Amino acid sequence: MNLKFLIPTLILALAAGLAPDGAVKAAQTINISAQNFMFSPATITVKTGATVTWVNHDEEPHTIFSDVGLFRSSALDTNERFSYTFDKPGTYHYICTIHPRMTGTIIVE
Ligand SMILES: [Cu+2]
Repeated sequence: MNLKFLIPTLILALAAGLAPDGAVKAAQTINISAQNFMFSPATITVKTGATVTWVNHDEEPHTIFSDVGLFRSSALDTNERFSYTFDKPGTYHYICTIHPRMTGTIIVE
């Protein structure tokens, strides 16, 4: 292939990879662990559109249960995960229904 065509093609391909929509796709992914019967971090602030993933690091099952019914996981066994994407700003509280003293808050800005 002629280099005069190849180089502009490569530059265009590179530019496409750096386009603004690439930045949009780089949404936040946040991990929260359930460990020692606590959520950690218990309170976290994220950007709108962030996906939060909870991971159970305990030997006991835990659930992730929104107090307003926005999201609810099944009982997560050890190393199981549950994710939810927060599309709207607000303050979201959740508990583990098996151990209701386990509470957490997601603040979405
Ligand atoms: Cu629990």
